[in-house]
Amino acid sequence: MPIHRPAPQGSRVIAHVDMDCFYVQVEQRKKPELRGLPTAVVQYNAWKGGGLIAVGYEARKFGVKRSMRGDEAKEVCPDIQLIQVPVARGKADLKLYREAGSEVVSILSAKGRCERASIDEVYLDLTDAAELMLSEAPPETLETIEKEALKSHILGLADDGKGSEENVRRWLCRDDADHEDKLLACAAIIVAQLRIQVMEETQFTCSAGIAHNKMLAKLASAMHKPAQQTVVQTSAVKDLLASLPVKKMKQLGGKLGSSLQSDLGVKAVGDLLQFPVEKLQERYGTNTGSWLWNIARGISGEEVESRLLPKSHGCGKTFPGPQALKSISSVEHWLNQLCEELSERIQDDLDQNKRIAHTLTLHAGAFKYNEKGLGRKFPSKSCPLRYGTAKIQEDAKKLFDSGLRDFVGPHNDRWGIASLSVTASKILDIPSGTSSISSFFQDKDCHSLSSSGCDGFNNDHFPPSPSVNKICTRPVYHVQQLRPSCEEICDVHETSQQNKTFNIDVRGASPRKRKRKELGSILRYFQVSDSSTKQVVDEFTQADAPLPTSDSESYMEPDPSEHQRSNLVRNDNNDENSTHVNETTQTSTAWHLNVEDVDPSVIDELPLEIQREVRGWLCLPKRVQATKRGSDITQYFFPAKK
Ligand code: DCP
Repeated sequence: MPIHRPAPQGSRVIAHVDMDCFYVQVEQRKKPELRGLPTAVVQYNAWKGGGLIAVGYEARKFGVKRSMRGDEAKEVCPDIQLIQVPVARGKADLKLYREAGSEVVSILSAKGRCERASIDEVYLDLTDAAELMLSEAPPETLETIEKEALKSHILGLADDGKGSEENVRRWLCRDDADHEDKLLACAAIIVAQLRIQVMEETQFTCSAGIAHNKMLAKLASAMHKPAQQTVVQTSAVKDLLASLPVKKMKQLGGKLGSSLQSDLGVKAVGDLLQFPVEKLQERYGTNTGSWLWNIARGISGEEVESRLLPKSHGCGKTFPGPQALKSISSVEHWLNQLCEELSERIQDDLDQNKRIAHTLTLHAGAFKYNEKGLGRKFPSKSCPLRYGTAKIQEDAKKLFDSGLRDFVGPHNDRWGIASLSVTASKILDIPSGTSSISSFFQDKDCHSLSSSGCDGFNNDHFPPSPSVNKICTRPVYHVQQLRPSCEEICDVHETSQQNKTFNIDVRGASPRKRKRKELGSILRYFQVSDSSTKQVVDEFTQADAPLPTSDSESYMEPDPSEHQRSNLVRNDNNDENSTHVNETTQTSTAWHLNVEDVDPSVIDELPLEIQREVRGWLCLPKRVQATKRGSDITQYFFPAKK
């Protein structure tokens, strides 16, 4: 669902940088003799020469398309060079391409806030860099402007008959332009320089869109490819959207776009201009209605997130045509391969970036033999992620079984699987200040926890982690901290649910006062009791067993800044200490609070499960929904629906 965000106050300037025929370029860098030749990269697959996943621009001139298979490509372009994606575990191994993408990201991120949007695309917020250039060296003062910048396509710029480069130079250097256009001009020069740098350092070409928001920048980057850049001036937005087919707009490719076409007769994004916001809100809800009204005008408040690492890790494989999987054992075989790769990747992420993935999701494309046309989809299933290949494999199989039961239904129809993928998401940073990742892992702990089934899952503990000394369990943190993060609130919930431990001790002799001042959110109401220990430790173990299938997980995304404030102290202790942690915690974890201090509305803000638990602690009655739900954003959040 699109999320409506109000337009930002000041002008912003955003670039979307997209690599050209990326996998082909990576292969051509590896084998320079391929440069200039029609080339495509094919997915490992014997069927009809494999599926094309990247097509070089020379091959596109012959009509080769990504939807083709290798054999078809050879028919239209007999000289085409078909390069197979590297293979590991019987499936595509994309490591080479991911690493090549990271090279580019590290260059681009030097210039501004950088969001890695996919393996080969990046958003950059260049507002600060452009403002700086405008104040220190505006375009009209530059002795030379790179040719790459002069080759920019400026949407809405009329040809003045002087040759487009001269025309662009004049546009870039106008001193009568408004501030917004001046920022765009500066960003165009900065992006051209960055693209040259990327070329020099990586040998890759890329294309870019430059605009006042992400949505327009993304649209623009695809308009002139390869190795070109396009600028969207505000005055050109209306024309751009007037003819843009709705389905081409991000977020409108699916059901929402189809509904706009069939229910409102909207063909181009600009057609939405005729509808008042009330009408759109009435039809699609407040949030989506507002979003639609805004995108029709080229308005989008979506921020460039600061993220250089991927948001999730996914491993998938397709089984086209006759290769469809038809037995549980063949599905298990491939799930094992996929999970093995996924496990390696999240482990690398943990080792290199100190990030932990929290959710495992299984997607499958399936069909039934006796069913013509579109039947029920194979439902995607999720559960909390447990580290270690064997555990991930075990959980993925359970997710598959659960999905298959729903998919097949009571008649036990014959089925086939045309694609499978496993994804690790909700990847969160471990707070800094640790000396070794492996020190987070505790050995014996993995045998000490009870199991309880939930939707077919055993609430097992974390598994052996192959690359961390074959030891098991999720991290046990010793935390020095002044302010518990949101995640910890959730840990309170998770740990108590599973009879595990949580303890916060606060530094200093006067925890009562300190807590009042420093703790945010609901925890400010809780007083920590352990005055006997003036140690500077918080100890908690994270619950780690799978809960039910879980698009509705109960934990919240922590604020990364909270992590910064936490200072993890390495727990070098072995299982002996691990036991100690638990014991200590059990005796010292006593919350002292003045119930009258608790504002019930604060509790209303918490997820349902946590509310229940907190109410239990406080012996508070369930609150009657007192506030009338209005049309503001809060109505989308709990507790709107039970
Ligand atoms: N890719 C893939 N499977 C797909 C689509 C893409 O494996 N169905 C891979 C290969 C591409 C890379 O992702 O090289 C980037 O995809 P893009 O959609 O950005 O396409 P290209 O970079 O190949 O070409 P373009 O220059 O049109 O962006």
